[in-house]
Amino acid sequence: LQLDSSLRNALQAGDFELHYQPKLQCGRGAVCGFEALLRMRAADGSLVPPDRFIGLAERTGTIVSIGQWVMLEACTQAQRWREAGHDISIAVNVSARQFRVGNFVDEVAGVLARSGLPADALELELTESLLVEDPEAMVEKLKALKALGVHIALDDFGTGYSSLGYLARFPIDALKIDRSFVAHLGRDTHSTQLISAIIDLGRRLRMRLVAEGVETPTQREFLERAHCDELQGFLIGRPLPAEEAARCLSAAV
Ligand code: G
Ligand code: G
Ligand code: MN
Ligand code: NA
Repeated sequence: LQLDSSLRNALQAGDFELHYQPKLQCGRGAVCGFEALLRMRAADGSLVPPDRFIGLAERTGTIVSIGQWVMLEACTQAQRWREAGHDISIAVNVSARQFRVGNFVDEVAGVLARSGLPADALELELTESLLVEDPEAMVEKLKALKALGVHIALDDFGTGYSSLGYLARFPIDALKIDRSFVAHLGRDTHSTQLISAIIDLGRRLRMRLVAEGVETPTQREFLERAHCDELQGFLIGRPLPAEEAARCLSAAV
């Protein structure tokens, strides 16, 4: 994709859609929430993954409008599931550019009001690099979001700038352990020990630990034994359109 105008047109035409990937709560053995993942429906009906257009949307700023649509759509869907009796949360990826917009906190408050979703059922996924660029301003924004009652998760944790200082200073609720660590579990002692250390670190800072990219029963067993809180990955469920994703709400996982 080369043209920003095609992204704007796609947004207007309703060509974006969200897929939902379940997260398993370890202790309960049940799905406790979903991550909303953006896709674009191409003219030939195929699905375009986000890494093909998010970069462009970031550079041009269109990500701000797309991100607003994503947040409202995801929260509205999550609230439908909650009204059907499922006590689930929804995680939404927020790009750096979207987060830095002056009225981002008001946007979030507006989406909660319009969707009816309780604030504590929304988790915003941010990346480490976003936070370290302008830590003072970011701390203020995170505090304002925390005051609304939403949760903050650090996405792809362990792959960014490894300055640990900000972890304690920022009001972060959850760490999402990057799937590159999970992929090497059991095969390389380095990754295995790193995951154990990340879980220990998160626990001491009173954060929830979410492992990404869980693909095998062996990985699941290790992470459950290590007292990871939530698991996400193809073993638990693939990202699927809302109707199909909802099936795992009543099924055993
Ligand atoms: O779903 P998939 O694994 O293809 O996602 C690839 C990348 O795109 C991930 O890093 C994910 O965080 C990002 N991504 C997916 N959906 C969204 C979204 O709605 N907004 C932003 N900013 N990034 C997203
Ligand atoms: O960066 P972020 O965590 O938002 O990326 C989520 C992306 O990871 C989604 O695009 C999703 O398709 C992908 N993903 C989710 N589960 C797995 C998994 O078990 N294995 C692999 N390889 N990718 C996964
Ligand atoms: Mn994510
Ligand atoms: Na991630």
